[in-house]
Amino acid sequence: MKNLTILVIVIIIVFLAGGFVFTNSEGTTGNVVAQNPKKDATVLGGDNQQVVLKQEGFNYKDINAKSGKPIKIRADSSVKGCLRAPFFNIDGKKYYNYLRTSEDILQLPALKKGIYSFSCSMGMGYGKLIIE
Ligand SMILES: [Cu+2]
Repeated sequence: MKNLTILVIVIIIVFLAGGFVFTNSEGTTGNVVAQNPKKDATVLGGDNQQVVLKQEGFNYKDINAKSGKPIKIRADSSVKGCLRAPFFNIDGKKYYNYLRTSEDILQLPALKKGIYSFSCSMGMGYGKLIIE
């Protein structure tokens, strides 16, 4: 858990360095229109697929992707605050990034079929990555 503590400190620093400005500039939006999460997995050219992360309540909406191809995760403007820093622990390896804008990417490796749970880096909001 020491690594997680360091991560949390880093995230806090990142937030102080401008995360709040970004959050404020987004303003408060109304309800996000529900979308079929299966449509969020877009197969890009070659070996990549991309998934857009969305927030639902205090958690993430489930996201879907295909097995065997690396995954690029982005976050749209529905994702607020520390949920913009998703954290995956997959087979003992940690993957995280602060997705400050919708252009920032968290790169995951190709995964096997299964359900991978993840959280914000502070462990407050949760989501599931469903690999089919
Ligand atoms: Cu959090």
